[in-house]
Amino acid sequence: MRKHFIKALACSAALSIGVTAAGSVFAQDTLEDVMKARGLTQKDVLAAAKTYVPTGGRDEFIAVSSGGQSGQIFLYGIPSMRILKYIGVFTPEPWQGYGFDDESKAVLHAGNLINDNRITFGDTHHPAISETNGEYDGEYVFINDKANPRLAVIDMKDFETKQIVINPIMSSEHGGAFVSPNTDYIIEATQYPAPLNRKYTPLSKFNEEYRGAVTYWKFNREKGRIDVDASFSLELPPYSQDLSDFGKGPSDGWTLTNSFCSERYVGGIEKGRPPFEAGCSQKDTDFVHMINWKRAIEIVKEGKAEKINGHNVIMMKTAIKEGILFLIPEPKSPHGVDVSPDGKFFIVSGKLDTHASVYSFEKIFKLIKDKDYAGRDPYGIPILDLKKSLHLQLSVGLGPLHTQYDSKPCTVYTSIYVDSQVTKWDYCKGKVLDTINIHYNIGHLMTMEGDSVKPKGKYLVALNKLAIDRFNPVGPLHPQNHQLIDISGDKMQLLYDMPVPLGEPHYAVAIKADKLKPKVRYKLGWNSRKDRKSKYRTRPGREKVVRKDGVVHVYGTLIRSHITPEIIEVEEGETVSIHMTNVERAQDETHGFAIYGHNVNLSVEPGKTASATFKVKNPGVYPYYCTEFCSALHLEMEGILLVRPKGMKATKIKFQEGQVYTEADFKKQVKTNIATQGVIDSVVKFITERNYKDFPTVVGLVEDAVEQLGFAAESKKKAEDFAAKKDWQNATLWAQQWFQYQVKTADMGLRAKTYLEQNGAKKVTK
Ligand code: K7E
Ligand code: CUA
Repeated sequence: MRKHFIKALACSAALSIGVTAAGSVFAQDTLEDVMKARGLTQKDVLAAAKTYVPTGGRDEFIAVSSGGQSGQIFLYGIPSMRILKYIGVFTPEPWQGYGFDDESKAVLHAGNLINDNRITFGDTHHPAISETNGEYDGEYVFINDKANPRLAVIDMKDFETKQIVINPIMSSEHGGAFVSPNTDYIIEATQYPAPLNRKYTPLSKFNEEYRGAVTYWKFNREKGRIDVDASFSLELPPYSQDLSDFGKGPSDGWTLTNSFCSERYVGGIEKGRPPFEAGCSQKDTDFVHMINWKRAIEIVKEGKAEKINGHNVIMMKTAIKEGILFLIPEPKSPHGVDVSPDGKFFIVSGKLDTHASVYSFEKIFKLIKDKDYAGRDPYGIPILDLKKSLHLQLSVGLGPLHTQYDSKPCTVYTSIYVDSQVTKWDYCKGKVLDTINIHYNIGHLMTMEGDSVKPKGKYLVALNKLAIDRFNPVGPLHPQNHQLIDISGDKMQLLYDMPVPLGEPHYAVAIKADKLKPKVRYKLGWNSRKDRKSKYRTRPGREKVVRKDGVVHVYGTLIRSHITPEIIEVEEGETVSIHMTNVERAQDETHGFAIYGHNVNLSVEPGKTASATFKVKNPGVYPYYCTEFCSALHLEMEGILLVRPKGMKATKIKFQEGQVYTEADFKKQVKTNIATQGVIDSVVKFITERNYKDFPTVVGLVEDAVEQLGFAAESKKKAEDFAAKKDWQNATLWAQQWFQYQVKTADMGLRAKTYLEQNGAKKVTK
């Protein structure tokens, strides 16, 4: 192992001298050969060239997608469609320790006790990225759960879930999460009506006591958390509310929420009544609800809201009296309501119609101002006239659903469910520009920053509900299919199919990658779920075990390649609380911490402190170890939890030495270390002779390397002290430890060197 390593170092040092363009051995094949061998057409190769991101390269956009029933979200790059990360939101995620460490359990448990049941799934639908002045700012992501009305906050600094809030009045939802132009509020709208007080109510009272609602969650940007007490809702009729959107620019201050089944049909197929799908499609139109939310805030402040389940709700009668709630007819069973980037129009599609309808805010505001109503619904809400509200309608295909905006003016893309296609059209003039077939049955679609005030164009992703025959078969449950489409030209071009293997990813949003500024590491001893220093943070050398209030607190540290403490001894029946701080400064040096038989599994990223509290019920021997392959001696990153039977005395530990070392062993190790130091010195020379300070990544690596070299020096001193006492056993073991730190130093040094070589660092002459 060691010899190998030294050789690698030496080779790498030699390679750096001169040999740079070594591509030729791989270039036996010509492009034509590869195309022929793999049966690729010119078109395929062009598509490949448009999506391929060279090894080590970066994507231009990052998509944040719902993970459907997995209760997660996931991130992927565009145009490569490479999946970057799954993030636990409403469900535990073991890799990230989410739902396993005490800190994240607190987040998950605050948002999963519903109806006295711990909910362990989520039906995530619509992610939203926080906005500043209507533009994506890359700070937070919000996502809703349709099945168990909830909303989650994910911080884009570390892509961890920070908060889950349970909706206080809804029993089903869909129209969330959508943000106001400055993210001061996040909207969540019901789907299926139910009594807002959640009491049993017979269906005979459906019209009178079942209700829909919209909740306006107040977001506190400084704290990065939703302020539950400052949030409120508005009572709506028992129409099945669907999607929502916020107005912007001239329509700022208003929200839209559409609906289906304004027939208020209650089903009952088992009693011989026509089913929901028939009863809910009787009328030619349903309603979009238009709400003045800025005025609604004032109404709550004026004390005109009622408390339901301890939550402020503006009742319909108040909303009507105050003139903040209107209905506008929309074609049969609509789905999707999307405000234009300039905030002057919104587009609604009718699932059972071929039309997309473009509404004009200007016309609507005039109707409201003139109190020009076409009538009132059974609850007294004013209804505006459809024709008088419309800018235009256009037949775009059968079963239009959602619309996304292009960077080009007046250009939009609408998903067409029944026809399985995307229609590109001009919503100013009402003209179809292009169509493309997708595979199969598209739901949502996404353009780059396509629901912000400044869409970026370039790509469109079709989020398809079915994959059918597009991938290698893997059983009756197929993956979902995200299809990448090039929209930079006049004609749309299909580029790539990406299978999605974790749930129905209803909606996704994509942000320009360079807007994201994620952390590399946490401040030392950080509770990442609370965004503050952990009271359990521990520095190297300060590890300890404290028994307090009946709990055995273990303050430990993790660093390559050891866990401190290595032995934890407790008594049967005790409660143990293990707090691990990763004291690494190095990038990507995450350590895991798992114990046999106690469901303990931590992910401790550099700087983080994570805790696991559990009761040891049975006496026994429970090995623990690091679960991330963090270094050459990762397997040795281990320890033992000893659980003594009650009443048994602790015995002093007498260690079995594996090998007895001599003076010769010590000298041999020292010789190796000196040779290794030579290699380190040559790498250091290479780096310091270059303009490495111009490369922040390299500066970080150098800092980490210097730190490791400091540890090496400490071990060297210990080795020499033992050698002076002729204790060759301890002297050799510490010399080996000294070597371990050298290896880590060299590892980072080489990474820095490679980075400089690949990024055109220049030689500096002093
Ligand atoms: Cu499936 Cu937005 Cu929930 Cu439309 S939703 S398709
Ligand atoms: Cu730390 Cu493996």
